[in-house]
Amino acid sequence: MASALPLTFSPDVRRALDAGQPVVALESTIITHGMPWPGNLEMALAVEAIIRDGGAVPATIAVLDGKLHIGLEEDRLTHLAKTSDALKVSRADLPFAMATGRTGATTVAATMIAAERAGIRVFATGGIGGVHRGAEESFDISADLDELARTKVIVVCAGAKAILDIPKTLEVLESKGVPVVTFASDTLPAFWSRESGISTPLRLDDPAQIVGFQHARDSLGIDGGMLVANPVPQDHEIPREEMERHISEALQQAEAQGIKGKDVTPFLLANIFEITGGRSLETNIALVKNNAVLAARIASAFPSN
Ligand code: PSU
Ligand code: MN
Repeated sequence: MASALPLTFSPDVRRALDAGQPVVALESTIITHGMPWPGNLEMALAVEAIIRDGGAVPATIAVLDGKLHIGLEEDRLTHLAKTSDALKVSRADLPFAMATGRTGATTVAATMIAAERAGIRVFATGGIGGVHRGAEESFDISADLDELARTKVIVVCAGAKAILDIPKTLEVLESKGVPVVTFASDTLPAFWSRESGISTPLRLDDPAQIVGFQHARDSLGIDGGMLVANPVPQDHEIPREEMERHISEALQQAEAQGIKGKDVTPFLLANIFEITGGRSLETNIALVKNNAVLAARIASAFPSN
């Protein structure tokens, strides 16, 4: 099936998929646009190792010189982490990067498309894109939300990034029929913080239940993805009241500098990194690792095919 598609598999991902072994997809925008070198490479390698320890094979997804890679060997991953001019590609620009021979890092939306086409059911990331604060003026709503509505992949995240408008993001997901499941918590996490103050629509406490829920969706022919929100571990969280102050400051700077469109998320993340003296990055890395652990457990809970 996959051979007719324009996908370049790493040998270990190809082998795992052929053998029906668990595979977890990973995005690459977080590497090129979400974290600075060399911490970005350390994070990417550590996350891959965690997935292997969890009994699954990691498949980091990116476009390198026009080729859509499913799984990056270490030299390719290192090259990408050092690339300072990679495109940030979502649904609209993934095929553009391929057609023009460019190097592009995939967002949640583009990674979901590639993962689904490759036959990968589970994907671990940090935070999804969503409805930005002030979206009633800017209309800035991430393509990640539409992708969750149409593409069948389970996305494990630590909630919507707290720089977003979380209640509005939830409303859009609800309208689109995307299930939002919080893992082992009654309240939605807010990325750097365990609590958003918002009750979760759905809660499950066991990876097997998440797979069971997906099977029930499949049995009704319901398309689209599922969002699993996994709170950051307690010893790494930055409390919500403190984060709110940092986020307001970063938002003011974005406004003052006229940052727009796809630059908004990377700008805010870099700014919050500065404001918190690097603490936000430590938390970001901890939560991605935590999501990798859970994603490997979910992928392993699927019956092998
Ligand atoms: N989470 C992070 N760092 C990131 C992102 C998420 O901790 O860099 C990226 C993801 O790739 C997500 C994207 O899909 O930001 C959303 O961007 P936008 O709001 O422009 O759709
Ligand atoms: Mn946007």
